[in-house]
Amino acid sequence: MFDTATYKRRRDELKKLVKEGIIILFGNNESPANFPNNGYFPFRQDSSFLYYYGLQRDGLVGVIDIDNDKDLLIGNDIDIEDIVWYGSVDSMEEMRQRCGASETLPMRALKTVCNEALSKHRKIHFLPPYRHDIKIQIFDLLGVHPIQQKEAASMTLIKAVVKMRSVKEPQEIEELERAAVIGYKMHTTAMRLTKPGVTEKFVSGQVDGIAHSYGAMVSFPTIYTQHGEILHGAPSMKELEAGRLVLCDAGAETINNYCSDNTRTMPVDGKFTQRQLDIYSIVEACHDHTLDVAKPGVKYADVHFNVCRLMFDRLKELGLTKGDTEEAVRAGAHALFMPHGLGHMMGMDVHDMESFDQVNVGFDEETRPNLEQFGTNNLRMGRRLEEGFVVTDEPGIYFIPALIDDWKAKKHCAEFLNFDKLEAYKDFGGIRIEDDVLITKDGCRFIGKDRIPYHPKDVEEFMADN
Ligand SMILES: [Mn+2]
Repeated sequence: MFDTATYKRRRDELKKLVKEGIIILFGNNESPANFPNNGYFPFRQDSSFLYYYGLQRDGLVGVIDIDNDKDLLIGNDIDIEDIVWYGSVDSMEEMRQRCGASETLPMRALKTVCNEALSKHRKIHFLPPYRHDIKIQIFDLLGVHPIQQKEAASMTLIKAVVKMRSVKEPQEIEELERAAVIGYKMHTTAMRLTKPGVTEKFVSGQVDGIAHSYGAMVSFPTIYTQHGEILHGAPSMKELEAGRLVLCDAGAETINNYCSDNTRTMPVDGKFTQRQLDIYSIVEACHDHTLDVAKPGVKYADVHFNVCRLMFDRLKELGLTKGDTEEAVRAGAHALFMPHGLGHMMGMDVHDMESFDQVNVGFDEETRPNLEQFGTNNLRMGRRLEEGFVVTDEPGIYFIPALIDDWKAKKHCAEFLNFDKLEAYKDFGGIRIEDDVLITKDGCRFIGKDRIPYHPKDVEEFMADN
């Protein structure tokens, strides 16, 4: 938790941006795994609640009554039964002091607060809920059915929160740096353990353990798979095989829930083949390109398409693509290889603020998403970069057999793709290299004290020495 002044300042700023009405920010409740007291561990607070209140306890709601200048923290003190099992926790009064709210009320009072506001037809702002218990709570409090809550959520509030959470404060960047240190340990652990004969599950389990040991937890379910072409491939019980590549996409959350998100792709036996290097070096060049061009004022969509053109050109040298690069990228031919965007915002959520819809986070009035074209419709971040933004840089090349077959059968983008040559790559898998980038005053820099090895020589050396 940061100091009290941080949270008071943030809530004051939010009030100014939203201007009128009453804002309700729901904290998360425990999520039962198999019975009420056996929750998924550890407890994960809602990121926006955390941003404005910093409190990690379940069962809290923040109410900012802009019109009446009230700043309420709502929740119940725990009883003696809970203290016996879980130990003493801060009282509501102690938590109020730490977040700087002006008053506390018990949870049952929230209904009264809402009823009063509803009876006066005041605007009640809430964020789109993503957990079912909160949806039921909103239904109960405001009478909005869960299927209508996404539309009923306040666009004014979403825009205000996005505006604030997008630009990272120095103390937040320090947290992200801490997350990167844990991420480094996770990825170098994966590199050390990767060898023929161990299972994907074993390595990913060790990687997850690092996140739990040094921080709060993983920032998303770890991807560690020899099927790198499956974008979100889960680790399996399969043993690693010499000659194949394995892709590791993993990150940590600090105790204060700031994330890291990196991807490395390595040869199972510690040595890349020439065919693997041919593709790897393209992804490497695309990855490094971002660092050269990303800076305030540049549209991330433009960086994305630069990368697509670079990738398409280099694949042409290998005989896998053909034709005019500009036309090919306009037609979306590159998406056969990279069906996703170059990156996304990152902060307390790994895909930062994804619950508000990426169109509200990664785009704006000037930069609109293209929801029609395959691949381009997956862009999570397109708008102009600003100082203090944190985005991921994660180009990848994947050979997805089903997609190759599908496009070949439909002759989709056939004038730009050499389907016959692609047949030989159906057993290749996929490669992604990902790092986290902070946009600075006049450029950008990677987050993280040490670079996780990614140049092929460095990867091979690290795997040989460790
Ligand atoms: Mn990512």
